[in-house]
Amino acid sequence: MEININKGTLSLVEGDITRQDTEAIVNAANNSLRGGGGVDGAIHRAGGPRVLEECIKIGGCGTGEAVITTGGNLSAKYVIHTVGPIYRDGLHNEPRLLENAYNNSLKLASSKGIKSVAFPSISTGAYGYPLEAAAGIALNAAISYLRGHTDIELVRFVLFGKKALEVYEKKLKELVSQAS
Ligand code: AR6
Repeated sequence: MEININKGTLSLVEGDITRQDTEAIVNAANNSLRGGGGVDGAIHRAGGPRVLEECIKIGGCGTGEAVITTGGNLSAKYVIHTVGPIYRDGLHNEPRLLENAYNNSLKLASSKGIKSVAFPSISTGAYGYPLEAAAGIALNAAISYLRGHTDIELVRFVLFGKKALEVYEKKLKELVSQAS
Protein backbone atom coordinates (compact mmCIF):
# COMPACT_ATOMS: atom_id res chain seq x y z
CA MET A 1 0.00 0.00 0.00
CA GLU A 2 1.25 3.46 -0.88
CA ILE A 3 -0.12 6.95 -0.38
CA ASN A 4 1.11 10.38 -1.40
CA ILE A 5 1.33 13.03 1.27
CA ASN A 6 2.29 16.54 0.25
CA LYS A 7 5.38 15.94 -1.95
CA GLY A 8 6.32 12.62 -0.40
CA THR A 9 5.29 8.98 -0.42
CA LEU A 10 4.40 6.79 2.52
CA SER A 11 4.59 3.11 1.69
CA LEU A 12 3.94 -0.14 3.54
CA VAL A 13 5.59 -3.36 2.41
CA GLU A 14 6.15 -6.82 3.80
CA GLY A 15 9.82 -7.75 3.86
CA ASP A 16 13.25 -7.71 5.41
CA ILE A 17 14.64 -4.34 6.48
CA THR A 18 18.19 -5.36 5.53
CA ARG A 19 17.20 -5.78 1.87
CA GLN A 20 15.89 -2.27 1.36
CA ASP A 21 17.36 0.03 -1.26
CA THR A 22 16.44 3.24 0.57
CA GLU A 23 19.25 5.65 1.38
CA ALA A 24 18.85 4.90 5.08
CA ILE A 25 17.36 2.05 7.05
CA VAL A 26 16.42 2.36 10.71
CA ASN A 27 17.59 -0.09 13.34
CA ALA A 28 15.48 -1.01 16.38
CA ALA A 29 18.53 -0.95 18.65
CA ASN A 30 19.08 -0.95 22.42
CA ASN A 31 20.73 1.65 24.67
CA SER A 32 24.17 0.01 24.44
CA LEU A 33 24.26 -0.03 20.61
CA ARG A 34 26.24 -3.28 20.88
CA GLY A 35 23.85 -5.32 18.76
CA GLY A 36 21.18 -7.82 19.74
CA GLY A 37 18.49 -10.02 18.21
CA GLY A 38 15.64 -9.26 15.79
CA VAL A 39 16.18 -6.32 13.45
CA ASP A 40 19.34 -5.31 15.29
CA GLY A 41 20.95 -8.73 14.80
CA ALA A 42 19.93 -8.88 11.15
CA ILE A 43 21.31 -5.40 10.43
CA HIS A 44 24.66 -6.10 12.08
CA ARG A 45 24.96 -9.46 10.30
CA ALA A 46 24.26 -7.92 6.92
CA GLY A 47 26.10 -4.64 7.55
CA GLY A 48 29.28 -6.25 8.85
CA PRO A 49 31.81 -5.18 11.49
CA ARG A 50 32.11 -1.58 10.38
CA VAL A 51 28.61 -0.77 11.58
CA LEU A 52 29.35 -2.19 15.04
CA GLU A 53 32.70 -0.36 15.21
CA GLU A 54 30.96 2.94 14.54
CA CYS A 55 28.27 2.13 17.12
CA ILE A 56 30.92 1.38 19.74
CA LYS A 57 32.60 4.70 19.00
CA ILE A 58 29.30 6.53 19.48
CA GLY A 59 28.95 4.72 22.81
CA GLY A 60 25.20 4.47 23.32
CA CYS A 61 21.79 5.95 22.60
CA GLY A 62 19.02 7.10 24.92
CA THR A 63 15.51 5.73 24.59
CA GLY A 64 13.65 7.75 21.96
CA GLU A 65 16.91 9.20 20.60
CA ALA A 66 18.65 8.37 17.32
CA VAL A 67 22.22 8.18 16.03
CA ILE A 68 23.63 7.45 12.58
CA THR A 69 26.36 5.23 11.11
CA THR A 70 27.28 4.21 7.62
CA GLY A 71 25.60 1.13 6.19
CA GLY A 72 28.72 -1.02 5.86
CA ASN A 73 27.92 -3.87 3.46
CA LEU A 74 24.22 -3.01 3.22
CA SER A 75 22.63 -1.49 0.11
CA ALA A 76 21.52 1.40 2.29
CA LYS A 77 24.21 4.06 2.65
CA TYR A 78 23.29 4.79 6.27
CA VAL A 79 21.84 3.07 9.30
CA ILE A 80 19.94 5.24 11.75
CA HIS A 81 19.95 3.50 15.11
CA THR A 82 17.08 4.38 17.39
CA VAL A 83 15.89 2.89 20.66
CA GLY A 84 12.20 2.33 21.25
CA PRO A 85 10.71 1.94 24.73
CA ILE A 86 10.34 -1.40 26.48
CA TYR A 87 6.58 -1.76 26.86
CA ARG A 88 5.31 -2.22 30.40
CA ASP A 89 1.66 -1.13 30.59
CA GLY A 90 1.46 1.98 28.40
CA LEU A 91 1.50 4.20 31.49
CA HIS A 92 5.25 4.73 31.62
CA ASN A 93 5.60 7.27 28.84
CA GLU A 94 5.88 4.52 26.23
CA PRO A 95 3.75 6.29 23.56
CA ARG A 96 5.79 9.49 23.79
CA LEU A 97 9.09 7.61 23.71
CA LEU A 98 8.03 5.60 20.67
CA GLU A 99 6.91 8.77 18.90
CA ASN A 100 10.27 10.36 19.77
CA ALA A 101 12.12 7.40 18.22
CA TYR A 102 10.36 7.98 14.89
CA ASN A 103 10.58 11.78 15.02
CA ASN A 104 14.25 11.87 15.99
CA SER A 105 15.10 9.33 13.26
CA LEU A 106 13.33 11.45 10.65
CA LYS A 107 14.99 14.65 11.91
CA LEU A 108 18.40 13.01 11.79
CA ALA A 109 17.77 11.74 8.25
CA SER A 110 16.70 15.22 7.22
CA SER A 111 19.80 16.81 8.75
CA LYS A 112 21.96 14.49 6.61
CA GLY A 113 20.05 15.29 3.42
CA ILE A 114 18.69 11.73 3.23
CA LYS A 115 15.69 11.45 0.90
CA SER A 116 14.43 7.92 1.55
CA VAL A 117 14.13 6.02 4.83
CA ALA A 118 12.88 2.53 5.66
CA PHE A 119 11.63 1.77 9.18
CA PRO A 120 10.88 -1.52 10.88
CA SER A 121 8.06 -1.64 13.42
CA ILE A 122 10.09 -0.37 16.37
CA SER A 123 9.51 -1.89 19.85
CA THR A 124 6.99 -4.50 18.63
CA GLY A 125 9.31 -7.51 18.94
CA ALA A 126 11.51 -8.12 21.97
CA TYR A 127 10.29 -4.86 23.55
CA GLY A 128 6.67 -6.05 23.55
CA TYR A 129 4.79 -2.97 22.33
CA PRO A 130 1.29 -4.03 21.14
CA LEU A 131 1.37 -3.92 17.36
CA GLU A 132 -1.83 -1.97 16.70
CA ALA A 133 -1.01 0.80 19.12
CA ALA A 134 2.56 0.98 17.85
CA ALA A 135 1.33 1.13 14.23
CA GLY A 136 -0.82 4.17 15.02
CA ILE A 137 2.10 6.01 16.60
CA ALA A 138 4.50 5.07 13.81
CA LEU A 139 2.13 6.07 11.01
CA ASN A 140 1.06 9.31 12.69
CA ALA A 141 4.70 10.33 13.08
CA ALA A 142 5.44 9.65 9.40
CA ILE A 143 2.26 11.37 8.20
CA SER A 144 2.94 14.47 10.32
CA TYR A 145 6.50 14.65 9.09
CA LEU A 146 5.54 14.39 5.43
CA ARG A 147 2.77 16.95 5.85
CA GLY A 148 5.15 19.44 7.45
CA HIS A 149 8.30 18.89 5.38
CA THR A 150 9.21 18.23 1.77
CA ASP A 151 12.82 17.10 2.08
CA ILE A 152 12.30 13.38 2.71
CA GLU A 153 10.60 11.92 -0.36
CA LEU A 154 9.95 8.36 0.77
CA VAL A 155 9.11 6.86 4.15
CA ARG A 156 8.71 3.10 3.87
CA PHE A 157 7.59 0.77 6.64
CA VAL A 158 8.96 -2.73 6.23
CA LEU A 159 6.75 -5.17 8.10
CA PHE A 160 7.87 -8.63 9.04
CA GLY A 161 5.13 -11.02 7.97
CA LYS A 162 1.71 -10.68 6.41
CA LYS A 163 -0.09 -10.12 9.70
CA ALA A 164 2.01 -7.12 10.65
CA LEU A 165 1.52 -5.65 7.18
CA GLU A 166 -2.26 -6.08 7.52
CA VAL A 167 -2.30 -4.33 10.89
CA TYR A 168 -0.37 -1.37 9.45
CA GLU A 169 -2.58 -1.25 6.34
CA LYS A 170 -5.75 -1.22 8.41
CA LYS A 171 -4.40 1.54 10.65
CA LEU A 172 -3.25 3.65 7.70
CA LYS A 173 -6.67 3.36 6.05
CA GLU A 174 -8.31 4.51 9.30
CA LEU A 175 -5.96 7.48 9.64
CA VAL A 176 -6.43 8.52 6.02
CA SER A 177 -10.22 8.30 6.19
CA GLN A 178 -10.28 10.30 9.44
CA ALA A 179 -8.26 13.05 7.76
CA SER A 180 -10.46 13.40 4.66
N1 AR6 B 1 13.09 -6.92 8.90
C1 AR6 B 1 11.98 -6.24 9.28
N2 AR6 B 1 11.36 -6.45 10.46
C2 AR6 B 1 11.89 -7.38 11.29
C3 AR6 B 1 13.04 -8.14 10.96
C4 AR6 B 1 13.66 -7.87 9.70
N3 AR6 B 1 14.75 -8.52 9.30
N4 AR6 B 1 13.31 -8.98 12.00
C5 AR6 B 1 12.35 -8.78 12.94
N5 AR6 B 1 11.47 -7.82 12.51
P1 AR6 B 1 12.76 -6.32 17.37
P2 AR6 B 1 12.31 -4.21 19.38
C6 AR6 B 1 10.29 -7.24 13.20
O1 AR6 B 1 12.72 -7.36 18.43
O2 AR6 B 1 11.01 -4.78 19.77
C7 AR6 B 1 17.03 -6.39 19.88
O3 AR6 B 1 17.65 -7.45 20.54
C8 AR6 B 1 9.74 -7.99 14.38
O4 AR6 B 1 8.79 -8.95 13.94
O5 AR6 B 1 13.81 -6.40 16.33
O6 AR6 B 1 12.43 -2.71 19.19
C9 AR6 B 1 17.67 -5.04 20.21
O7 AR6 B 1 19.05 -5.16 20.43
C10 AR6 B 1 9.08 -6.87 15.19
O8 AR6 B 1 7.75 -6.61 14.73
O9 AR6 B 1 12.92 -4.82 18.03
C11 AR6 B 1 16.93 -4.61 21.43
O10 AR6 B 1 17.49 -5.17 22.59
C12 AR6 B 1 9.91 -5.64 14.87
O11 AR6 B 1 10.71 -6.00 13.74
C13 AR6 B 1 15.54 -5.16 21.22
O12 AR6 B 1 15.69 -6.28 20.35
C14 AR6 B 1 10.81 -5.19 15.99
O13 AR6 B 1 11.31 -6.29 16.69
C15 AR6 B 1 14.64 -4.15 20.52
O14 AR6 B 1 13.34 -4.67 20.48
